[in-house]
Amino acid sequence: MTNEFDGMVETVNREAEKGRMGFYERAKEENLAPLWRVLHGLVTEEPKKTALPAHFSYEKVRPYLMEACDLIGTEESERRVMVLENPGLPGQSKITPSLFCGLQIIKPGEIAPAHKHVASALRFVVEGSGAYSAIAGEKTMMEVGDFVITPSMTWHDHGNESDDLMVWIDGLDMHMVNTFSASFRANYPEMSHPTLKPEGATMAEVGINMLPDGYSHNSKTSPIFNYPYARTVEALHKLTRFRDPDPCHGFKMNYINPLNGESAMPTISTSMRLLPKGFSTKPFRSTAGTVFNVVEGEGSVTIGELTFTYKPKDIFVVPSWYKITLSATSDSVLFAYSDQVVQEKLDFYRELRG
Ligand code: 1HN
Repeated sequence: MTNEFDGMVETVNREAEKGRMGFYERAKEENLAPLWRVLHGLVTEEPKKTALPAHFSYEKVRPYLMEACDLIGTEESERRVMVLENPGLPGQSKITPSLFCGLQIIKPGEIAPAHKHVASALRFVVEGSGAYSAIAGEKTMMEVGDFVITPSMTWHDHGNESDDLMVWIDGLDMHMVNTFSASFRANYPEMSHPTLKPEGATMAEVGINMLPDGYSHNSKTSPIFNYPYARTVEALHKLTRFRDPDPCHGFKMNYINPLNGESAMPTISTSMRLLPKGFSTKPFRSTAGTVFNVVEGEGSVTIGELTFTYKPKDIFVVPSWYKITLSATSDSVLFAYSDQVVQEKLDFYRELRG
């Protein structure tokens, strides 16, 4: 609900305001405005709930991806992506105020042409097998559940050399970049960037807890650009044998940059969690708007007042300061990405348990 006094400081006399309108109008001519009419809308007592909780059933979304395949190619569209819009933020290509979420589909034989941009991207594979993403001239083959990173301003193209469609989630930080008007983009002159390194080169360099002598890396993003699902899920299951689950998160692991132990991406926190069958989480809320993707399992999630049942491949979003509880009816593995890492760096982040 909005009215003409929204954001106005409570002590301001509403009647007396009428006599000040002439002043406000003259000030406006000089691009001046009274803070006391907007202060409490700018600096709120609690996070503004602009984004809404939402659940995207993959069963309902998939036919639209298929239809998009018939309607447009990857050369014409550059990227064949259907944007997941937060219902509270329509027309803004936002899943939360700071994050983008889309579903990209690529058919056998297609190439999504090479380009680069300041915005960092993550891919989280939802369906298919054997398409590649090439990052700075090194290909990585992608499987369901793999978490793949495109660092800022790095050439990247994708191709599908398999016989199957492939679908992945694109998570990007361009709304953060655009808040600072810091966006640049360039297209590569060819469809694909030339191959500069053999597949697996980076994993050999940095993926086995060793580094080549004299190794250096001049980026804030992890050098590892594919965190394969098989290893992640194996580790999570092993944890259940000797660790206790976190009451709010279950068994949760964060993807990190092996060079410094920090978040794998400087602007997007990423994690995978396992909720064993029958496990229900204690209520939790934080200022980090979070996007979840279900890799395995079924259950339900309550976000604020809304409860959704989830199935594999479904996506749901938990906006800032909404209470979440999860209840797993079968062993559930959930990928999540959020703006937590940025908020922590800026001292914005808050969380409440229980
Ligand atoms: C982008 O570059 C990709 O490279 C996917 O696959 C989604 C959404 C907005 C802006 C750039 C990609 C994107 C994107």
